[in-house]
Amino acid sequence: MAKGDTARTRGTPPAEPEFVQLLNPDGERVEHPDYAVDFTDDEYRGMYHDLVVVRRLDAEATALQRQGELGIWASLLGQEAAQVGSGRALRPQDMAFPTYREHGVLYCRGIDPVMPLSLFRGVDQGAWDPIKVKFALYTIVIGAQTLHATGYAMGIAMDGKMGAEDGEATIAYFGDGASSQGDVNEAFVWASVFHAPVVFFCQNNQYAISEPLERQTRVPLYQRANGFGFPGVRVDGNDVLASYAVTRAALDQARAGQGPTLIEAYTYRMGAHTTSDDPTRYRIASEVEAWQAKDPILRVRRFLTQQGLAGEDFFAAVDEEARVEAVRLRERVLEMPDPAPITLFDHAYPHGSPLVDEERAEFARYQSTFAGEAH
Ligand SMILES: Cc1ncc(C[n+]2csc(CCOP(=O)(O)OP(=O)(O)O)c2C)c(N)n1
Ligand SMILES: [Mg+2]
Repeated sequence: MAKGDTARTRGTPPAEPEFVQLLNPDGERVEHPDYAVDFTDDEYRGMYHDLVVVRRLDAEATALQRQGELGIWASLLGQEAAQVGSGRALRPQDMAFPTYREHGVLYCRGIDPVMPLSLFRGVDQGAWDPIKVKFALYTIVIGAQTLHATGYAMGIAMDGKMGAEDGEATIAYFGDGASSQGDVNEAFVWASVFHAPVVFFCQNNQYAISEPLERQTRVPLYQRANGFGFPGVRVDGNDVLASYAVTRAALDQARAGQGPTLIEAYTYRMGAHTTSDDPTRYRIASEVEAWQAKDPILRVRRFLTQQGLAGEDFFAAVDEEARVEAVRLRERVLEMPDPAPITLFDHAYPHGSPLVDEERAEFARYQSTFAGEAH
């Protein structure tokens, strides 16, 4: 073995993680020297509510795809705490840049949860107004949104909206796989040297489709930040309290002018990458079972029970509310009118393009050949 050729450089996966945890899988509060939360009883119950509802709506979307009502769906199953914790940590003026899986953050932003379903049904291209709701459109191009978030954050600084308690910050969501993309590493450089008010929130769900974490990195992802000159922190991404506390602190530091932070939310994608994927082809059941024991919702339920903050009636009422929301979601998806095929050419360019205009005209001519036919 050559000098310096340690076990780790030879490809052993990163050791078991150390992370910020405030609520363990048994539902017990854990103290941390740097992070704390102080929620009211209602806020704790509200957090449980959001976790349950986003999981239920996600399950409904998966079922709708299976029944042919959506083209594809990227489930958040297992990642509810990372999303609800960080989503609730955003202040109203903060701008979020999601991937295609951030349905829980979207819900916490107060956006109608049907919105991503119309996108994945193909009836629109993302129908929310990003500026109005402070939540950018879903981005499929892996990692691209980290550059958008950084550029937006630089704009905040240039507009003088940083440096005060009511200043703005941005948060960029991305995955473990995205950490290997050039865009993400470029975003880190720009954010660092321009001291941009951006939080990089990496949900390390252990897989990039079928590629496991050890194919992306030989060091824990949060440590990457060191090389770029800003802090990195790893949080238990299945712990909603810790996810909230770490994100809130990083956003507040960013808005105060203290620069970016990389957060690695250590979690697990319990389902398939998307409905087009079959994870049984590349991972073993015992791994999934081990993560089931760290379920993000169960630990909050245990906590609420042990603290006497909620009982069976409350849990049953939340389940019922989630069920009703899911039924309503399904009804609204089935009611969505199909768009006219010609609208495919809309919104490609804000002010049109000669080529697209030509293609639209050609398509219209083609469609007119069907005039009067039942189809
Ligand atoms: C630039 C680019 N390359 C490849 C793809 C295909 N692709 C879609 S999802 C994905 C994996 C992303 O994994 P990760 O960043 O860990 O996010 P996760 O899906 O696990 O949330 C890839 C490679 C893409 N969408 N964009
Ligand atoms: Mg991943």
